[in-house]
Amino acid sequence: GAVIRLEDYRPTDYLIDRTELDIRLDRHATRVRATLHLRANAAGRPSAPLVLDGDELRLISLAIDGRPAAPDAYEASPERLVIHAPPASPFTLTIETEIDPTANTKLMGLYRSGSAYCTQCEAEGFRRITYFLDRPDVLSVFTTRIEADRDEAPVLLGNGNPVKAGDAGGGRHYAVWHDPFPKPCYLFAIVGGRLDKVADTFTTMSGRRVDIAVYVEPGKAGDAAYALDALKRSMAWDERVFGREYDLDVFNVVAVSDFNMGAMENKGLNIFNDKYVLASPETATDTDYANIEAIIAHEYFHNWTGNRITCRDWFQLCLKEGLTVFRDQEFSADQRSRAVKRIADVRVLRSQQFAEDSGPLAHPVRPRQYREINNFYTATVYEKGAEVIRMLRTLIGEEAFRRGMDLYFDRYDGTAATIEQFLSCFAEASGRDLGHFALWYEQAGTPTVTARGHYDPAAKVYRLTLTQATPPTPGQLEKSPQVIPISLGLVGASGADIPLSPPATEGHAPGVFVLDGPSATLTFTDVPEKPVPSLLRGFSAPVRLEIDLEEEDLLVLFRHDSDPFNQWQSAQTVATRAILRAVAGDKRAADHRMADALRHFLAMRAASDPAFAAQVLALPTEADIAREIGHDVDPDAVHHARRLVKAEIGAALGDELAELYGRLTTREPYTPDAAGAGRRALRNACLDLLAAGRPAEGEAFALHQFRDADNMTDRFAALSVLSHLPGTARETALAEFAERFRDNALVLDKWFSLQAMIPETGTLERVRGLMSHPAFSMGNPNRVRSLIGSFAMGNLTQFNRPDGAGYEFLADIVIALDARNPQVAARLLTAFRTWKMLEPGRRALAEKALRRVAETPGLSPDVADISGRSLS
Ligand code: B3K
Ligand code: ZN
Repeated sequence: GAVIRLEDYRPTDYLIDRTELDIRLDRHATRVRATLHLRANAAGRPSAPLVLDGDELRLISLAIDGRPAAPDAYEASPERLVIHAPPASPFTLTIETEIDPTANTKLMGLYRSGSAYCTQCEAEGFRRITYFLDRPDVLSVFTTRIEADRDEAPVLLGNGNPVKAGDAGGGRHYAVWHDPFPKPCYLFAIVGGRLDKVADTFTTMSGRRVDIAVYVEPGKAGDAAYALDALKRSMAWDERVFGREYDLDVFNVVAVSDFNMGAMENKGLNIFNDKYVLASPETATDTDYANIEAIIAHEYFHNWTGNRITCRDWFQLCLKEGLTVFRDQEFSADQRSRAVKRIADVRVLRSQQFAEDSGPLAHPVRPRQYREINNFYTATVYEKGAEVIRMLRTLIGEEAFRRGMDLYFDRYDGTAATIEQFLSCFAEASGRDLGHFALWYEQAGTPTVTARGHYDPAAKVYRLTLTQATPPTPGQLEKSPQVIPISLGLVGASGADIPLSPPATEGHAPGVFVLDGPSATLTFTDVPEKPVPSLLRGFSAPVRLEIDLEEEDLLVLFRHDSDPFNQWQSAQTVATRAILRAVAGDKRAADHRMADALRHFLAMRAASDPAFAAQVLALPTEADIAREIGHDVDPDAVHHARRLVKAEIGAALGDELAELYGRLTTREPYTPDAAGAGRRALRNACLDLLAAGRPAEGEAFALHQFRDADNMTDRFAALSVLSHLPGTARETALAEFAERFRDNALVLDKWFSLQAMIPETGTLERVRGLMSHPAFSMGNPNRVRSLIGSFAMGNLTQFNRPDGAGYEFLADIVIALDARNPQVAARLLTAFRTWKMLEPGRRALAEKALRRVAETPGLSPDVADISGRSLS
């Protein structure tokens, strides 16, 4: 594909004020009649030809202003419909196309999932339904008539409000939906099928009654209750926290089993991957419940941030995505534990975004160019995009932030906006110049902040020198200093915070200091004793922090820091150092101080804050350690080092872990709330560590828990522990699990994934074998991600086998899958995003496999783009 550039943006020559669709569903020959009400755009070129986008379309008929178009008046191909000389404005086009939803394996446009029809239009899928100006700055009011066989599709859903329904003769029926809010076509959706539902009502802050429902495959309505409840909580939260009220009479969520990503925020008709809707205690883990809650909220929140205000062009994707991720993170923090949510979010940010940002696929939060927009729904746009909003709030304060949001909603409602317009609202609300801050949207790469402290006991002065540097990234070799908010405290020997003088960088909240140049020295006076600096509290900026703290200092922070994030971070840093020592060959890397500190911590905090304690017990991942090493990484060395340290800690704390494990064992019935989830998380973290330190005991506990559990969280955690212990117990448990859940594809996904992540040489063969399992299918994205994705992204040693077989396997899969579903294939291929930091042997083999992909003839733009950039 050609390169699309931000600087080339220009408005369209035509606008489509209204769109009337008549869609007659048929498995192989769906007919779509679109009537577009067009007029010339004052901002465009006068009397230009009208060029509509298409993708694999077949034109049946075309009328201009109601009269059949003369053959020389237009040119139609599967990719384009050009009207050479459109009539004087306004005018209508009536376009009839025919599409085959069954043949649509890309899962973009109209396709079949199970026995239902559904659509996915973001980013450029609407052009697979009819010819259109398929770009986000063309806002149109849609009226959609859907017709289908009544038996095949008794449920017919569209955007907006239901207007009319009735019999269409010949066993067919129809429904008409009207969406009064102008929207870009990427938010268009329909669903038709035999579906069950759970329904409720929500009364908005102004007293309007909204009918809300979650639709699922027949027989699964019982598993949709949690999603419906999460939806109600989301609706209430957005009113309370952002003053945002829902705007239609109905809000529908539909769960389908074949979906390229998590979910989609179509206006009034969110379509979900069923993995993020369906849950019961027996089949879903606490993590699944938390994900459902977060994604239901995310898609709902898009109604304002994304739908009412959309993006001018796809370069502005973070305008809706970063902001909406920020909003869903805040929602989850309010529903659960704020500290634990922050830790979990930072784990994701580091493992996904930092990884992306340090390799060949690095790009700015707002990219300036792309070849395939679907490849830019990335951790950088989403997660770093959310961090940028969070920094903005830290810098201007909560009140100005809320005023800025209100201004944004007021001023840009009903428009397709830009990042500049968004930022201008906050500049106005806060009275600050955000020009330098805006660099966060432009500059890729993760800044490193280095801190050096010096205490002068005679003067009672503490000086902290902060410097920043951002490494080069593709296309950006020179970097400028960013505006970095650093929340900090100085911790005294007693563990209490020493009052700060000055309390903050002028004009900022207490404890917030701003580094906006290459370096700065903060001078604190009246510091009575040598402090331990606690920097980047709450992870106040998406940077790497380097600070020369001694182990003892870190342990002071671990015990006493008033900021829970930094307590956790200190424990992580101590563990990271231990693992790095082990990588360097130190046979007893985890020294007793760490075990003592953990023992003390568990005694103090396990009972009062189990969810937090579970986070502390979870060691940094192999990928975390690999990133810390940064170059010439040997994944086997990392694996063995981490395993060694984990075993040492597990052995040193064995008695405490076993005791705590027993104490946390309850017979209370399962509920998916945060408190229960916290206790289970800690108990399972204990089991995991215990199994590392005392494998025989761990295996016995795990096998018992596996068979005894009354919920998926505990059953799967036990199976996960067993999966790391080679032997008959593991194989028996895996077989029992498969038998028990043989009819539940989503649960079998967990089973695929777990096996794909076993860090043993036999795993590649196991994965190949599982591809022939009756429950596996290359056509279903969830299956592919569970088995192949987990192997490539979640199994550092086996994907990076020293013989290159893991790379060749992934290359084969990507090439095969590309013909069927390019989006999923391209996403799998990003498993190579950190290949350049491997040791030379593996690096060469990874490059060879990537080249083989890149040189395959007939690649999709999606895979061609990822393979090309990965090699650059
Ligand atoms: N906006 C969609 C993502 C669409 C991805 C297109 N390749 C889901 C979300 O972010 O809410
Ligand atoms: Zn989103």
